Amino acid sequence: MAKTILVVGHKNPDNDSISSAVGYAYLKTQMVAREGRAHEVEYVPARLGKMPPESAWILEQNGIAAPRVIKHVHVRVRDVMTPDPVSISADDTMLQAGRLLKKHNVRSLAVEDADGRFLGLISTRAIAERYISATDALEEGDPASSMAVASSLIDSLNQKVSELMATNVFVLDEEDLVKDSVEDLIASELREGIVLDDDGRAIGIVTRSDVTTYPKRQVILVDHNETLQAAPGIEDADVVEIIDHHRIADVSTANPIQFLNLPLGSTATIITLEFRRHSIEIPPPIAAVLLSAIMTDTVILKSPTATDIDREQAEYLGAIIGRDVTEFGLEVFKTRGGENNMSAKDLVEADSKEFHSGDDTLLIAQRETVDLAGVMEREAEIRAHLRKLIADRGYAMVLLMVTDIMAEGSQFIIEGNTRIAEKAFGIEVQPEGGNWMPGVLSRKKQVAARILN
Ligand SMILES: [Mn+2]
Repeated sequence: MAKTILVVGHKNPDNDSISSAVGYAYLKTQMVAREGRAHEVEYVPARLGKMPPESAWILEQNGIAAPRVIKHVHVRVRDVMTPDPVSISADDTMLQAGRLLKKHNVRSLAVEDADGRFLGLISTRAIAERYISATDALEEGDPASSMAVASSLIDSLNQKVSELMATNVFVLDEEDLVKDSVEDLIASELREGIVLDDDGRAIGIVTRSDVTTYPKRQVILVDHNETLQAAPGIEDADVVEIIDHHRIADVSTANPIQFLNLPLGSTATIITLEFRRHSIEIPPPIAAVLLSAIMTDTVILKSPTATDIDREQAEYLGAIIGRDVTEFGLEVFKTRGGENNMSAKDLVEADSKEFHSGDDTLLIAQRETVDLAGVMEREAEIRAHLRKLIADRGYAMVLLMVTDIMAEGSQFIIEGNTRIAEKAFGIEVQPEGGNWMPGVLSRKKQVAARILN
C-alpha cells in the first residue's frame, strides 16, 4: 500500500495555504511518477478548516477537488490497525477455526453473529489453553488417561467457537487517537483490541505492538512553520518538508529535511519556482490556482511583500493561462463577495492568526476589501465580536486590519490592551472609528513583525 503524505497549510486557511497545498501535492506527485515510484507514495492536499470563497471558486473553475479537511495529524487507530479481520461464525467449530487461522496465517479471528456483528475473538492462545487444560488429566504410565486426553482433544475440535471465544475484548473506534488508546490496550487482558464500525461489525484488529511502535503521520507544511498555526498533533507527526515565506518559528524535526523558506510574496511563488527548477510542466488549471494565490497574498502585487520574483512568476503563470495578471487578480478578489451578508464572526475570523509575544497571545485578523466604508458601518458589531474573542480565548489584544486594496492602506480596529499597538506603531488607538494606516497592507511584514519586535 502506498504511504500517504499530507500537504497542508495553516489553520484558518487563506487562499495561499489552500492553493499551495494543491500545487505542491501535484508537483510532488509528478516528481515521484517521473522516478517510477508513483505506487510508493501518495501526496494528499489537506486543509485545516473552511476554504475562503476565492479558493472554492478557483478550484471549481478548474475542476480541481477541494483539499481534504483534517482536524489533526495525530496517529489514529485506523492508521495502525490491520484492516478486514478474518471472521468466523459463532456456530462454526474449533476445527474450522483452526483451519482458518492456518490458511490466513493470523493469530485471531473475529467471531460474528448471523448479521455480521462482532461477538468475540478466538485466538491461537485460546486454542493452546484448551489444549493445555486437556492434558491436565494425563498421568504417566496410565494408558486410560492418555485415551481420555485424546478424546478430550478430539471433542475440542467439534466444540463451538462461541464456547471458547473471548468476549472481554477491548473495543476501539477507527477515529480514536492511538495515544489515547495505548494504555487501555496494554492494560486489557487480551493482546488484541477490536475496531468496530457504527453497526458493531469488526473492521480491524489492533495489537499491543501496533500501538507501542506505530509510525507517525508524515506531513509537508506549506505557508507556515509555526506550531501555533499548524495542525493539532504536529508535535506527534513527522514533518518531512516545509515550504514557506514566513518568519522562521518553532516547528522542529527529528531528521534533516528540505526546508525552503524565501522572503517572497507568497508560498505559491516558491512552488512555481520549484516546478521550474524540476522542469515539471504546469498545466493551466494548476497555473490558475497558483496565480490566484500570488495575487491574493500580495494584494495584486501591491503589498510591500511583493518582490520582482513574485512579479516574474505571476507573469509566467499568466502566460500559461493566457490572462493579464492584474485583471485576473481583480476577478479573484471579486469572488470574495461583499461584506453585507457576512457575519461579524466570519468577517473577523476568516483570516486571523494568533501570535505569541512574551506571555501574551495576540490575534491579528485581516479583511481585504474594496468597500472600506461598508465594513466601517459595522464597526460596533465588529468591536463587540473582538471583545467576545478576548473574553473567550484570553487574548491580550485583538487587531483587525481592514485593508482597502484600492486605497492601499488599512483601518485598524483594536480591542484589548491597546498599548501594545500604541507602542509598536506610535499611534493613539481610537476606540471609535479606528486608525487609518496608509500603506499598511501586509500583516506579516508591517504589523506582526512590528508588534513582535
Ligand atoms: Mn502565504
